[in-house]
Amino acid sequence: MLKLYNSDLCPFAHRARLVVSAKSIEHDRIHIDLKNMPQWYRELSPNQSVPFIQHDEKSLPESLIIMQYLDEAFPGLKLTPEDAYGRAKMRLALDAIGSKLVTAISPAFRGPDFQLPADEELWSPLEASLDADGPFWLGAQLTLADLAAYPWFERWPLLQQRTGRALNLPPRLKRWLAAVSNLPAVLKEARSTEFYLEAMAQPAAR
Ligand SMILES: N[C@@H](CCC(=O)N[C@@H](CS)C(=O)NCC(=O)O)C(=O)O
Repeated sequence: MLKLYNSDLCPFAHRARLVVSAKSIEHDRIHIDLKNMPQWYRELSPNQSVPFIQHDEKSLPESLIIMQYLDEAFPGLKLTPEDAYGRAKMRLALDAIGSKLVTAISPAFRGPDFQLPADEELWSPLEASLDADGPFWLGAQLTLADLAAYPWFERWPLLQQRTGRALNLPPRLKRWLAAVSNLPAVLKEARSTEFYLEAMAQPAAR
């Protein structure tokens, strides 16, 4: 049985939760308290971070690696394009999501003093990476790129509270977010803004 070590607060772990839900993968989900990480988990997980999976005798850290492994190793909905060009486009999209979205906004979750890039600077490279017809990142097929990007959008209200910046998306991103937000797996794994605000307000135990 697959074991997924998770914190609902963590956007990287959210990526793995979205894949297990989209593919209906039976698994044990183990909650890790990030504010008081247990010693046994520090010893188990090589990066001392979530997400982390164990599957039979195998184990893997790193959300993007986990997403790709789960999609390849388990049956059900395929979240990776069948053709080589589609897969190459998905890797490009994952790269843009990491370098243009996650890198740009993650520091704002950690501290109150961080300035978000201006809307144009933040969204233009992502808008350009989205398929013109949509509704998903690469077009008609839902792929790992969609599930890799979504967790940061669900947490935007936290940033809005800290920075005063509303989510002001250009058209393709707006259409993309509407489509992804309504997927059954996304709805199933969604946590409320109150959940994020309360969890972030609690002080760390260490
Ligand atoms: N590159 C990693 C990042 C994972 C990560 O940063 N996880 C955070 C929580 S969101 C974590 O576990 N940090 C360890 C800690 O808080 O001690 C991935 O993609 O999985």
